[in-house]
Amino acid sequence: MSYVDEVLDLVVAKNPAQPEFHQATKEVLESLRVVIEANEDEYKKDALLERLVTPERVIMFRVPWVDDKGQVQVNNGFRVQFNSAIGPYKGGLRFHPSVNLGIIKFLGFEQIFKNSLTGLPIGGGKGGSDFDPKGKSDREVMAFCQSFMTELCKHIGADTDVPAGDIGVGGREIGYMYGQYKRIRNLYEGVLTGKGLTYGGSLARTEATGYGLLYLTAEMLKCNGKDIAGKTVAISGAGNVAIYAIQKAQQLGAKPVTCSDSTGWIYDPEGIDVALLKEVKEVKRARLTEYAANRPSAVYHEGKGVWTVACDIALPCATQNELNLDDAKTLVANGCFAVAEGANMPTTLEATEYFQKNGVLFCPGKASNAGGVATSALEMSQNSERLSWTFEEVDNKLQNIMVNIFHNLDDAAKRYGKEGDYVAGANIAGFEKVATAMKAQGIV
Ligand code: NDP
Ligand code: 2IT
Repeated sequence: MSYVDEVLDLVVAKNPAQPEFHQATKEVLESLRVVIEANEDEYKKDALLERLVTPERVIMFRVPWVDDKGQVQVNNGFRVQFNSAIGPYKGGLRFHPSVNLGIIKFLGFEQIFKNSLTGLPIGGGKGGSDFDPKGKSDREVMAFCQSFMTELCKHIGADTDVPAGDIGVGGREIGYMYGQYKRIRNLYEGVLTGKGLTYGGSLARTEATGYGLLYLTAEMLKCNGKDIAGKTVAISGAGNVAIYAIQKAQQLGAKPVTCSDSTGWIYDPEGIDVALLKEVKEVKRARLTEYAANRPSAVYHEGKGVWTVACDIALPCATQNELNLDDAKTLVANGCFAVAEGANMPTTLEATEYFQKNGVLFCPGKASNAGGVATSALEMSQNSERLSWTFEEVDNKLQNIMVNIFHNLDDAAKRYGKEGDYVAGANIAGFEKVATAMKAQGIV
């Protein structure tokens, strides 16, 4: 049995009931086969892959808080500090009822390679809770965030581990958590990113993941002789990533015609009205039915269905495994020729394979959504030098980073005879830097 297969078996045996973590490790290690097999004995002697798939530290804790009725509620809190070979742990916090250890481990594992691809000095980590901010009052969200940070603050710091947002964690939650960190640790430091602009946040961080996704998609198309202008785009999600992906797609001359949330989806053949979507989602925190009620050209459907719309480009921006094999078949049959992931692992392994076999340009999330964490690293730099850069400065750096990421993964794929396989290219390019740093630092 090859070393890669041994480690894949080990991951399943040692991490039972964590299917998303198994999926993420399988995708990465399958891509790395060509790299590992060229030097198998050395990697195996150093147990490099076993170390790579084992988090450096896992923190799990109780989060008790009191709701508006005086009832005590209890949630689970997690922080997985996965790999610090190339920098302090960096990665978001997710608050969603589906959160469990396996989900946080898959996200933390992906983050190692994503952060490496940015070219910036950040290691991989992720955290979160099964707390559901939906339907909670601001006071309840604050009570939860304060309790969550009361424990988390013992384990993080500007040079140790720097969390940020993810699903269910935006500016409001980061603000409450930052306030509690500062109060307990008595440190005014860049311990979180995605902060408000009045207390150390970076311009363009809010927009960064969606904008970065479009910068990379445009470069991928350009390098394949295509232009994003004039293309019809299907987008899922209606949160931070989706909203700014829609906005940048429009700025680049494309036409996004869909968005979705966990209850339904919108088809708007005239193009999504971003101002209205922001009002519904960012201000009112309402459902997409509100969007349809205020937009005559839009049709609202209950349930899932974004991928049934004919499009040139598909950008899944909601959550993991939201695009399966049937969806991939429908997209290809309807003429979709490019997919770039805004979410983390939104495409199942079978769907990814189907796209690749059918000549669809496919960019994995660890490359195409890296603009968010890259701009978080730029926020860390600004906090360290106690200065803030203009929107244009940050946006220009983001654009360069996304273009470089695409070329690095394209080159890595070519070096290993896998031209056009951007999944392999991203995993190999991300891995190379981390593996070199791990080897240099000895057996730790
Ligand atoms: P938000 O919470 O802002 O938005 C998430 C969106 O996806 C909402 O529209 C939500 O609908 C929908 N959604 C979430 N979970 C589900 C589900 N289980 N089923 C159906 N719809 C769902 O999160 P973000 O936009 O920040 O994150 C979206 C994705 O992008 C995630 O995979 C995240 O990990 C990834 N990502 C985020 C980055 C960031 O900077 N924020 C950076 C890189 C990746 P509803 O409101 O109804 O729950
Ligand atoms: O998945 C991700 O890259 C994020 N949620 C952003 C992480 C960050 O530290 O900005």
